[in-house]
Amino acid sequence: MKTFNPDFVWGAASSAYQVEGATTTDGRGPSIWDAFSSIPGKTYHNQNADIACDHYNRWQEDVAIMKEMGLKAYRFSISWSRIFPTGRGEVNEKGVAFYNNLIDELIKNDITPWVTLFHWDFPLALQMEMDGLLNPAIADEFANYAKLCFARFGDRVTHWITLNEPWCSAMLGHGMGSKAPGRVSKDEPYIAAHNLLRAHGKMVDIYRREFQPTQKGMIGIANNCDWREPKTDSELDKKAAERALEFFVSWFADPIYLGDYPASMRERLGERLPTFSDEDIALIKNSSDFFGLNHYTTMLAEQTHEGEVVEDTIRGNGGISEDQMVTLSKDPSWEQTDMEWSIVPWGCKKLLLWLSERYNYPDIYITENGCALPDEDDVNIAINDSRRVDFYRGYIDACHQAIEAGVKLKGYFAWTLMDNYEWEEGYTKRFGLNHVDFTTGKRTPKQSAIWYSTLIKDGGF
Ligand code: PNW
Repeated sequence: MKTFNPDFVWGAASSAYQVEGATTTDGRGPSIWDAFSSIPGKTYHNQNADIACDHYNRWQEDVAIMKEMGLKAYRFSISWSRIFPTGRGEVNEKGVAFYNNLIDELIKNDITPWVTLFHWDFPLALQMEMDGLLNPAIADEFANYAKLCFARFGDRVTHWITLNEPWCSAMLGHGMGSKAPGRVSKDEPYIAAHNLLRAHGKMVDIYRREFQPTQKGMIGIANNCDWREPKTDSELDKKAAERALEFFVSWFADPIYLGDYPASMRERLGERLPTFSDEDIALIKNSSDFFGLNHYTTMLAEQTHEGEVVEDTIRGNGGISEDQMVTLSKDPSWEQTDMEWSIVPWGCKKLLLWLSERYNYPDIYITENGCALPDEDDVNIAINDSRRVDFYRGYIDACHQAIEAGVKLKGYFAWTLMDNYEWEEGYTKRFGLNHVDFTTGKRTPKQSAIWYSTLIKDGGF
């Protein structure tokens, strides 16, 4: 049997917009996702998350499901516009009450809440007033919102994640426009990312100065990164793969761990990449108590050939290709999920080792990993998800190997607790350990939920 440390954190993750529904209930203000999903053509069949999993009303039932599964931790996010309907100003106490109830119920059931402050559902009012992430002053609005959350929830919440996947907000929200706010630009991703890092720095600074000394919690960020394997043994391709990783995760992690953007980005982007003031970097450097990693897949990377035109695609998830001079591809022998993401567990191990070496062996938590599978609208098909069990076994085995090789991996969160609103894909991509019937709201455990609970109970597999 492959065993894990008894205090290894086994959890499942979700996010507010994807599960809560009740988008106009109890004073919640609109977010950019409400606006984006209301534009015909932006999401699959114009689907929105007005109801989603109706978790806002079914939270007790959902915590009972987590308890039944034996989860040690639950990662969820707070909807900023439930707390501040216009992003700032007066607090909406009903929104605060919802999260207070959820947090209390989790703790009562011995499930540790891991709270993400921002999982993409930015308040629409601030988007309209201030241009959202493009405005440097937005960092202070993040800090103001975070401060309220620390003050109201921090007596019980001791695990905080400032931002979920700033790469996605920057590249998919401001580059390709496939996610809210749907901006399409070659330059804005770098500006949005810069302001997100500055916002992260300010949120952590407030926590560390005003709350951490008494609340004794930890705070970090969750970055997403997939593995990039050199397509050939050539030096050019090895460098291309390295560069691709730098443009993906080091973009965010280098400022935090090393104090500036990667040299490869500065070299290729010049002044298109903003620079940090001394004040900014003083807050950003060393601003994470742990390394949160969302990991989904692996792609092959090669140096883009002279004259070759590489199309930026959402599924290719490579960023702005010409900026990197990297061409991504897949090995046709790799099995794929319903997202067309290849299943390559050894890529996860390689990435964990690469991050550990580059950032001097920080504590790492995998804050998301999982897969969508086809045909799962039908609950009878969904509950026999042996392919998802194989996926988890493969990736968790890779984690185990990484730990044996010296990686300080301390926890793992499956994405996701239950099928939910998969952003622009609507309800068509099902990642859940539990099936959700979106007509009735009924939850049904899949085989993977049962397998995962057994793993947690046994401390290994
Ligand atoms: C993450 N990419 O999204 C998010 O944190 C979740 O909200 C989401 O449901 C989950 O993964 C599955 O998609 C990602 O293109 C979206 O590399 C896109 C990418 C990665 C993660």
